[in-house]
Amino acid sequence: THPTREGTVPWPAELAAEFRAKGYWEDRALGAYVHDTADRLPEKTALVDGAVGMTYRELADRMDAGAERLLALGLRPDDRVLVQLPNSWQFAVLTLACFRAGIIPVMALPAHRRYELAFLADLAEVRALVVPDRIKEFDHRELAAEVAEAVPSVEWTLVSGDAGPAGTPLEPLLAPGDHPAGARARLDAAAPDPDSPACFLLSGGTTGLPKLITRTHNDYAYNVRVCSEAAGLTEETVYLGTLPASHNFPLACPGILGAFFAGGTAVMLPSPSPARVFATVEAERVTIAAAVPAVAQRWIEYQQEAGGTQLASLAVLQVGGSRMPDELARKVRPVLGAQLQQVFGMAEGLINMTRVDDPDDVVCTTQGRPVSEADEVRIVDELGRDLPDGEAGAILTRGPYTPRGYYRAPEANERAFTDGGWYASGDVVERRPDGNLVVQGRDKDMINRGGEKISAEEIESLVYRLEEVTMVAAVAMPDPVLGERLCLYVTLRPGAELTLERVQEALRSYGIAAFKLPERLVVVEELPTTKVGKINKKELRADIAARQAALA
Ligand code: J2J
Repeated sequence: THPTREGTVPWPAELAAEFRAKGYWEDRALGAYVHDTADRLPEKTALVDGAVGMTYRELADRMDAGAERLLALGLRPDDRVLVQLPNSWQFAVLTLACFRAGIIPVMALPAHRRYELAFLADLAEVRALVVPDRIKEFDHRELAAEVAEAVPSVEWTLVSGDAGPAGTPLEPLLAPGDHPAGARARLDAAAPDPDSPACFLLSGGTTGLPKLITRTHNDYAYNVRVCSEAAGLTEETVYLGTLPASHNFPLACPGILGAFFAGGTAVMLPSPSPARVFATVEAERVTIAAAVPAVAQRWIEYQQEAGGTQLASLAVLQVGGSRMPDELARKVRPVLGAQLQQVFGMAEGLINMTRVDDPDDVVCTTQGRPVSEADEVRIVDELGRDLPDGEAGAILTRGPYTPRGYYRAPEANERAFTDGGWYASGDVVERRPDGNLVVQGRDKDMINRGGEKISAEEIESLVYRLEEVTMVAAVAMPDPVLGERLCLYVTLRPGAELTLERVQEALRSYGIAAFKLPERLVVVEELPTTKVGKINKKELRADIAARQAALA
């Protein structure tokens, strides 16, 4: 049996057959789609990263050569590798090389630190880490060394840039090959089973520890194809994603993979700062960009201040990851000159989008509708009964690109996947009579900090390690820029004192990503509880909102 199958939950066989019969699943591995494009448009620019550019012929050649070199190094099909690279040509080529070889990348974020990386590396039993030498002042080689030390399955650390004494240089592995046709034939003959995992995405997470989402070649290829169609990708597309490309949104919705499938160009940029983005849009003639609302807001402010025509080529701006305020949505076209496309998606599958030809009312006040005719969506009350349109309730979904369970997580699966394989994302959603969804809130214990997700439980469990603390609750506080930030409510031992700085320092020393650090601390005598004795987070969220409003 397949070594990664034991931890994954397959779709029922009848459904898989139906998805094939209907053409949703094409039974091809992801790398094959890149070869299709390279056969069709060999000299077209596939990828741009600063001064580096690559045609489709070069991209396909490097993908194949990379796949063979990873295998020659000692990695085997179905092995997992932890990938922590910034947006760069190396990220794109390595990811494709893994797909081609059947090696499974675990999509970590550049912001992750020892705590997250060691957990993920251990859970997926990765055999290699792939990191940059450094990002700004931070040395990822040292971080990787700590992870490798802690996780026995790790045998190699591949490093982009200066590999140092312990690392294996990444770039030589991704160089063009000598005999592209031979490599292609060998890799075609050993292509991965399309029902096997292509990559592991990270869940936004509501439980204590992150979860891994297995995306198969079949389901992910379909995801890319339907998202590309809904976003109108063509050979003319020049795509710029501004979140780290290991996120589902800029990777595959339609993302850089969408650009590669369609024969467009993917522009890799490691930072969403307005100055760099605007200059890049102008230089590369970017036609579609993707951002979270907080970043879109910065672009709008920058454009209002600086003015200018740098965005002339930008036809579509995709915004998703957290709720875009309607007022902000209304500014996109007048200020940036691009059509807004709202995206309400999840790494677990279901993607909703407004369409570029929708009326303004839909584009500016809803988060769109499913991208596939085969997506099933239910809005239900607490007892699981379907609600009529116009009433907000919990969203349940299933379909040909929404997997049926997390990797090696039977308990989380009990909670998140209900009878019949419906995934409960924890979002509270209303469906309008026209079919568009409006995200009203959520009933999961998560903080959405400008699109980066923070699990309340994960932070709370770490704060409990502090001896001063007797009780803790992590809650979302409203923020005009990021939508939400993390606030901690704590009760302390008699006589103890605690500052925000001390909590941040402790959490940092445990090795967590900086975006998960609390940004406000409220010390209270007692935490409010519900009738059943749980901490009343609703009351705490209202309390912090009132405190913030009083400050403003
Ligand atoms: C409100 N909440 C939203 C939106 C996501 C495309 C776009 C986003 C993601 C993503 C993604 C939201 N309004 N427009 O993977 O491909 C919140 C919901 C959802 C959770 C999923 C993609 N768009 N959200 O954000 O896996 O709470 O995926 O359940 O990171 O983000 O988070 P994630």
